[in-house]
Order: sequence, then structure tokens, then C-alpha cells
Amino acid sequence: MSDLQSNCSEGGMEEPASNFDAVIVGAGLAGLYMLYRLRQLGLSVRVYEAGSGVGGTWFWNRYPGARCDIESLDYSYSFSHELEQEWKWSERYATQPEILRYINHVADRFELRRNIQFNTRVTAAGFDEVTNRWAIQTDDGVNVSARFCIMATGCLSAAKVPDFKGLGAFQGKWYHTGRWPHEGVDFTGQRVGVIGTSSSGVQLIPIVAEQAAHLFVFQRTPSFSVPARNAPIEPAYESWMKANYAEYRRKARETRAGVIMDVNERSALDVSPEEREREYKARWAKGGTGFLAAFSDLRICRESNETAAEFVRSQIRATVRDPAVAETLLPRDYPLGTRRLCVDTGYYETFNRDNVTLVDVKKSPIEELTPKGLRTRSAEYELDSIVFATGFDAMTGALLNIDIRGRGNTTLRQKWADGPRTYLGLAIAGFPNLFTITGPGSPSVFSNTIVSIEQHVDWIADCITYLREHRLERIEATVEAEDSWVAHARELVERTLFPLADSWYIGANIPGKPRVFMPYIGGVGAYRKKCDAVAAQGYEGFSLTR
Ligand code: N01
Repeated sequence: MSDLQSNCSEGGMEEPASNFDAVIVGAGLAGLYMLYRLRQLGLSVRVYEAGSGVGGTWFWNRYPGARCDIESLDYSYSFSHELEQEWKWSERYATQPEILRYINHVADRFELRRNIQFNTRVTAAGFDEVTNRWAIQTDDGVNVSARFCIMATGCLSAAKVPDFKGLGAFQGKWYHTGRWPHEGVDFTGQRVGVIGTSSSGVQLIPIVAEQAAHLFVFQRTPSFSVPARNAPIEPAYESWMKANYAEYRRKARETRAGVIMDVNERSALDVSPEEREREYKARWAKGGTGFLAAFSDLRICRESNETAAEFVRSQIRATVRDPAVAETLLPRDYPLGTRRLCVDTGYYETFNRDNVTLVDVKKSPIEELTPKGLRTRSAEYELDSIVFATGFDAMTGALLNIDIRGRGNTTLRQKWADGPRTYLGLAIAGFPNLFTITGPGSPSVFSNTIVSIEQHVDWIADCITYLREHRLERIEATVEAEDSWVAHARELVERTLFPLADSWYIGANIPGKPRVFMPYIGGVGAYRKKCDAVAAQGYEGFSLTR
């Protein structure tokens, strides 16, 4: 692998280079850490980032109320002891601006920007079987080549605005939560419509309600949402964490979700109704997604799940004063936790405000946008602004938006026509030397993403080191390994309640998208062991060539 050794300068923006050891697509949390690791190995690297700054998800999702629902001390890089010691988080759940400040700090601290080309979207990547290199094209018309192409494109980055009739005719302003204007939006005095009531919607709605003259919330599917109970971080807890970080992180990596949680190993049906109620109440009072760990079988047993679902419904009824509004907010059509559990601050309370109207667009669907607002089957709403909190073409959208061509000029779009197929969510048969960080088939969105990102990045960096040491030029997942991974992942899902929900996990939010459950639900601990074993066995399931 001569070019891995000869092209060992820092590479990057100072040089008009066009041949790299690696190109990384995306400068979010995944792309930045990948860059850091590959530079440490002495590789020449170029990162292309469509945005004008680092941060990925946290760069784009600037909507009011955006914050992480994993605790700040967990949702941070672990690769640098100095970094984790010096950074000070202010709240239990960090806001988007604070997380973006953190990511910018990381980029500065490790001098990462010099290898990143901003405002540049990768449009195509094709594998050349003669040179074993990727030819990469960007929207500025430049072509570069790289031995490795690493997709750090994010799971929730391809924002989806529904194809509403009349969108172009609407004379007010409209926004998507995942493409929020950097200068912010002031809704004071406006009639605002929010379409979408899932994770982004439940965070945004209470804040917009405080500003708007009137807020119309257009809800198609009610969400289950638990309170965040956000608060400043206790100094004593922070000190404890900083003193024990290494051991804490080690343990977190062995868990299911990459977060240490108080997991109750009993079935919800093995305890009395009173004990069940106590457990749910305690977790509701504590706040956060730990609610789902109240019993071990909430995602596999319909009856157990229904006890938790009914508890949440009882909280909604107790919070929302108008019984008809409360009834509309009750999720009934899918088991709790089979769509992403939302975490909110004052979401249900918002529907007690006089300036908020809940509109059930399941009952009366949105028919079109009009110059003055929006028309459902039964009424017309005059609006000054519309917010689409309508989600993303998750997990595959950002990858398929790039014209990726592997061996035999086969496109990824052809390969994934019936849904994504990968080996470990890291590699794709037919697409040598291409890696996907937190790709479909890996725990990704089913975990503390930073834990999953670091695991993938370290695995890829180790893999590249192995190739270099063994003078190998090409690595490709075998079809057999891919098939058996896909089958294994599917088998795990089929034992759960997940197939009962129309969720973005399964592609149900995008018309025409194949219905395939995309994340791997086996847990980050078990998954890591599998990836490590694959590497230890000389990259079992991959074919390696000189
Ligand atoms: O998107 P979603 P999101 N007419 O796809 C509705 C992460 N995240 O941006 O369910 C009317 O979940 C749609 O209705 P329905 C997290 O992983 C994390 O909220 O299709 N409504 C739904 O209500 C999350 O899961 C955090 O019936 C339409 C909503 O829009 C993921 O991002 C915060 C519609 C879309 O919900 C995505 O969340 C935010 C239509 N035509 C996001 N089309 C935290 O860490 C769509 N909808 C806290």
C-alpha cells in the first residue's frame, strides 16, 4: 500500500492535493473523530462537508428547544482524557448551541479544520477496480481520488419536507427543523403551524407556543413522550464523573445502549399492579429515556408494553385539562418504544395554553398548502409561518443522495433497491474500501451515538492499520457475510414489537421506501464484541487483496 506510506503529509487545505489516502464525507461527530484518528496514523485525509461549519446534526438542527436526550456527561467524546476533563457541561441535557460549541472546541483543539473543505457536497463516488481507489466528485466540480472512502454522513441528515400540494404557493415563510436558519426565527405575534409531533416537534412546540400569537399543532400520529427533568449538572456529580470517567465509559460500552442505566431485569407482568405503578412513577419523576428500562420485556411483550403505555396515557390525561384534547394526544396505535420515545419539557402542558390548538390530521388530513396557510379536509388555517418537524429520510437517505458506484459500476441505489444490506453496518459487498460510520445494520440510532461512532471509527482505523501492515490494498465484505448479518439482524427484530409500528426505523415515513428495519438492535456491547472478533480473526467475512 505504497500511497499510504508515501503521501504522509498532513494533507489538507494548504495543499492543492487531489490524491488522498482517505476521503471522509461529513464533518459531524463521526467525521471529525475519523479525521483525528487517520491523521494520527499519518494518512493524508480530506473531509468534505456540505455545511459551512463542523457539527453535522448539531450544525443543522438549530430549531428552538433542540437538545440532546442523552445526558451531557455521556454524550461526549471519550478519546481524549484532557478533553473530557477540561470541558464543562452546564445542564443534564445539553442544548444544541452548547453541543455545537463543544464540537467547535474539539475541531479547534485538535486543529482539525485544516483538512476540511466546507460548503462542498460530495455528489458521486465510484470505485476504480484497476487502481483500487475511489474517484470522488464534489459539487464544486473537483475530482479527487482516495484509497478509502468513509461515509460519515449521519443517520438523520437528509431532511424530509413532505410533498404537499401548493408548497410553492404558500406566501408565508416555512422552515424545516433540520435546516433551521442560523440567524434564528422570531415568531412573535405570528400565527404559526407546526406539522409533526415527534422528537423535534415535542421540543420545539412549547417554545414556539410562548412566542407565537397562535400556534396550530398538526398532529398525525401522537407520540409517547416522557419528561426530561432537565436541570443544571450537580457539581458533585460532575466531579465524580470526571474522577471515574475511564471506568464509567468502559462499562457504558458494554451496555445495550451505550449508556449506564438502571435496568430492571424483571417482566412487567411478574410484579403486582402497585409495584408496577411505583416503578413507572419513579422513572417518570426521574425523567428521560430510562423509562423504557422499567421492565425487561417492554419491547417484546405486548401485554407488558401496554402497562407502560397506559401509564403514560394516564399522565397525559392528568396533565391536559381539556379531555377531548387529551384524548387526541393519546398514542394508541403502536406499542410504546417502537417509535423513538420522545423526551420533552412541558410538551403536554402546552396544550393547556389558550393560544394553542391541536389539529388532528389523521382524522382530517392536510390536503394542500394555500397562499394564506393550509387546508385540511375539514378546515382552512391562516398561517404566517409553517414549521415542518417532519423528520428525515433516515439512515439511507444521505448515502443514496450520493451517486455511489462500486464494482462493475453497480450503484448503491440498485444494490439497496429492496432495502439496505451491509456487513455489520460498516461495509457493503460490492463496494470495496468503503466504510459507513453508524451505517444501517449497526446500533447507531439505537445507542448513545457517540459511543457507536467512536467504536466504528476505532474499528476502521485499526482495519486500515492492518491493511497497511499486511500490504493489502483492498478490503470488501463478502456476500455471504453480509447475507448472514442481515438475516441475524432481522431475526432479532422479529422477536420484538418493533415491526408493529410505522416508524422511520422501518422506512415507513418515506413514501415508496422499502420496509426494512434499519438499525441493529442487538446492543452496543454484544455488537462491539462481534466487530472485535471479526478483526481478531483477520477480518472474517471480508476478502482482502493485495
Ligand atoms: O422526525 P420524525 P423528528 N403530514 O420522523 C410527521 C432524532 N432526534 O425530526 O408519525 C402530517 O420522528 C410525522 O407523523 P407520522 C430522533 O432519533 C432526536 O421528530 O408520520 N404529519 C411525525 O409526527 C428522532 O426519532 C432528538 O404520522 C407528517 C413527524 O412529522 C429523529 O431525530 C431531537 C407528515 C416526524 O417525526 C427524527 O425526529 C430531535 C405529513 N405529510 C430529533 N410527514 C433528541 O435527542 C411527517 N409528519 C431529543
